[in-house]
Amino acid sequence: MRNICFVTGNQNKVIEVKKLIKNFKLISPKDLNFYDEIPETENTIKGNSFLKSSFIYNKFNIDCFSDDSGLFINALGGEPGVKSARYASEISDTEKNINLVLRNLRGEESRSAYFETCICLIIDGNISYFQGSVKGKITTKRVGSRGFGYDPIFIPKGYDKSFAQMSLEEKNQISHRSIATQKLVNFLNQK
Ligand code: ITT
Repeated sequence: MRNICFVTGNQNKVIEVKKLIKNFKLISPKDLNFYDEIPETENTIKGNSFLKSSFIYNKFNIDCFSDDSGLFINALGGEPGVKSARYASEISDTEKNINLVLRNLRGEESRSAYFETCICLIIDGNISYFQGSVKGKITTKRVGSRGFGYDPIFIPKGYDKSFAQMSLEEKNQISHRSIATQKLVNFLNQK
């Protein structure tokens, strides 16, 4: 089976993506003895996904892909968006990020939002992007204990439970990441 590096330090992303990619062996930056954080300085998720993949491709000359994702809240002008990991503080802190979102939306009736993922794949030196998004709304308090990140405050459209109340399989049927990953898988299957 061909190796491909998933350029992420987020184990939760690995767990979700591993369920969907069957024909490639996923390796991690740690398997390459790479433990640094890659700076995410672009102002779009597409730009940041490119930064992560190109960094590893240029350093190790290995086929790889990365996932940059964000939660975009309409009443907050799209925030936290590309800053989702570091919304409340320079060091990524999920508790603080969720508290800040809930505080900023206090008393707000319009709570529509969407998650978006952009995957940047570099294989044989060629770059491709795969996107996925899911619409929904922000709760007024945390619900559920599964998943990660903003999952406890996001209810996808057409459902009455949050991502954090869903099993991995349920989230993987509808999530931004699974939609983008499925497009990646279809592309890789032609390789
Ligand atoms: P890598 O860059 O190392 O992949 P990261 O956690 O920093 O990991 P991002 O830069 O894509 O990932 O930051 C996105 C943040 O948005 C992430 O830290 C989560 O808090 C949140 N997020 C992303 N996907 C999510 C999901 O499926 N459910 C809930 N929150 C999510």
